[in-house]
This record gives sequence, C-alpha cells and structure tokens, in this order.
Amino acid sequence: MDITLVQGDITEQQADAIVNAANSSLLGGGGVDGAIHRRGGPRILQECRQLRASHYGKGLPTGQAVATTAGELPATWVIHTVGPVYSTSDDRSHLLASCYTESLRVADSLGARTVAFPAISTGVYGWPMADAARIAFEAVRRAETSVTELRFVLFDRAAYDVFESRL
Ligand code: AR6
Repeated sequence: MDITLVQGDITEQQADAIVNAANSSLLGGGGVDGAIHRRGGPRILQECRQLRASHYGKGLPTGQAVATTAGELPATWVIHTVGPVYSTSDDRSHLLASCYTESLRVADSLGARTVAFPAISTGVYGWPMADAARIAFEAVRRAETSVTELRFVLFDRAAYDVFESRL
C-alpha cells in the first residue's frame, strides 16, 4: 500500500472512498463533516438517516465506521467514522487507531482500492496534530488491507508539514 500526502480539501478528491470525520449522530456537523454534506448533497444525509433508523439507533460508536454513497462528490463512497474527543486524562489512542483500521475494513468490504483520509479528531475534537499523525501512520501500517493507495488529505500547510515530518 502506498501512503501519500496532499494538502487540500477532501471533498475534491478523486478516490474510491473518502473518509468523513463524523460524530455519533451521523447527521452532520462542522469541519470535514459539514463540507462533505454541503458538497455531496442531500443523498448522503438521507442514507445516514436510514443507517440510524436501521443498524445504529443509538448512533455510530466512537472508533467504528460505516459507508454511504458519495452523492455529488467525485468519490464513489463516503466512509463515516467517529473519532474520539482528545483528553489529557484518558488515553483514547486505541479509539483513534480504530477509526483508521475500521475505515480500511469497510473500504475492503466495498472493494475500494484508493481511500482518502482527513486527520481525524484534529479539528473540533482537539487532538494534537503530531500525535494524531503518529497514531494514524502506526494504525494504517499495521492494517491488513487490499487498499493500494491511502491518501492523507491535510487541510492546511501546517498540518501537511506535521504529517510529512512523521511519515
Ligand atoms: N478537507 C480536509 N480536511 C479538512 C476539511 C476539508 N474540507 N475541513 C476541515 N479539515 P474536524 P474532528 C481538517 O473538526 O476533529 C464535526 O462537527 C481540520 O483542519 O472536521 O474529528 C463532526 O460532526 C482538521 O485538521 O473533525 C464532529 O462533531 C481535521 O480536518 C466533529 O466535528 C479534522 O477536523 C469531529 O471533529
């Protein structure tokens, strides 16, 4: 698996799947989540509502992942995962790692070969970028997956530089 880094907006990525840094409600929010629903159109939210009505009545638990189609986005699928809120008193690293491995597991189940990830939990959820990059790389390198290209899409130069220095 090739690991690549780009600076940019994940909603513009051509990939079989892009990953959404969602919340348990699956019903939208700010950051990446807001951008995906805004650019992808109402179909994604409609499928998220169906997931809530069927398998995830209480919401998607932290560290898990689930897919919808990608509406009007250039990608084929959106894989929604819920990162942990950063805490200094409670080590939630395993949950952040789980977002990456569970998203790759879902990607494999869809037959996706190219997958774009944002830096999960590093925005609203407050995870320090360098630590998030370390956890992300460790998790994806350990994962057994048929994905051939895993692209990290970093929103700004500072985030890109941190990921590059950790790769
Ligand atoms: N493309 C790529 N990266 C982005 C984009 C974009 N369009 N927009 C923001 N980022 P966040 P979280 C970066 O807050 O921390 C939402 O409200 C951003 O700079 O999107 O996991 C959800 O509904 C940061 O580095 O996700 C949840 O409630 C990274 O993406 C909550 O936020 C993640 O920031 C999830 O918080």
